[in-house]
Amino acid sequence: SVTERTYIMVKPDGVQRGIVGDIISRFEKRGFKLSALKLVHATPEHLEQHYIDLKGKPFFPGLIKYMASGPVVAMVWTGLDAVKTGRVMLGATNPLASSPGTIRGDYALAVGRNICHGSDSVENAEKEIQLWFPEGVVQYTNDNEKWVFE
Ligand code: DAT
Ligand code: MG
Repeated sequence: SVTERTYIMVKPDGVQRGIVGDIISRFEKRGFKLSALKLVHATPEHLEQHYIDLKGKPFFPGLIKYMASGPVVAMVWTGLDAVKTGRVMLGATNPLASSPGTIRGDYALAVGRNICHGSDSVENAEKEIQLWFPEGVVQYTNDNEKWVFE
């Protein structure tokens, strides 16, 4: 079976604007398997850990403040090429450069309010899954798999 996983997170603006359902729906319809899901109001310390690679960037304090401003929806999705495909579904970091049809290209305009996160490598995905789901994810068989994969 296909085991690649990615960490996808609806940011506080996506939750407030009611885009959670659409983002979940896109990943479901594409054929990915939902492996974990929760609503979390993260602490600044937790978010600093999540964005550790960006510490020192001029926008870092504003990014942490925005991400801590309300709950986020933390998810793990499993499937073929989940990390790269998840990034394609999100669109570019700057929504102005995101194609229509992508999540950011359909719902966002500002880089500092780009509504969702997706892991950028398999290695970072596994780190992020460990950070957000230290309790582990749910293991189960999705019987759709035989219709989604060859
Ligand atoms: P991505 O979220 O596409 O992986 P990233 O990891 O480089 O992008 O940056 C994380 C988040 O930080 C990004 O989603 C929005 C914010 N950000 C990035 N570059 C920014 C900038 N130049 N100004 C303001 N916010 C920025
Ligand atoms: Mg990133």
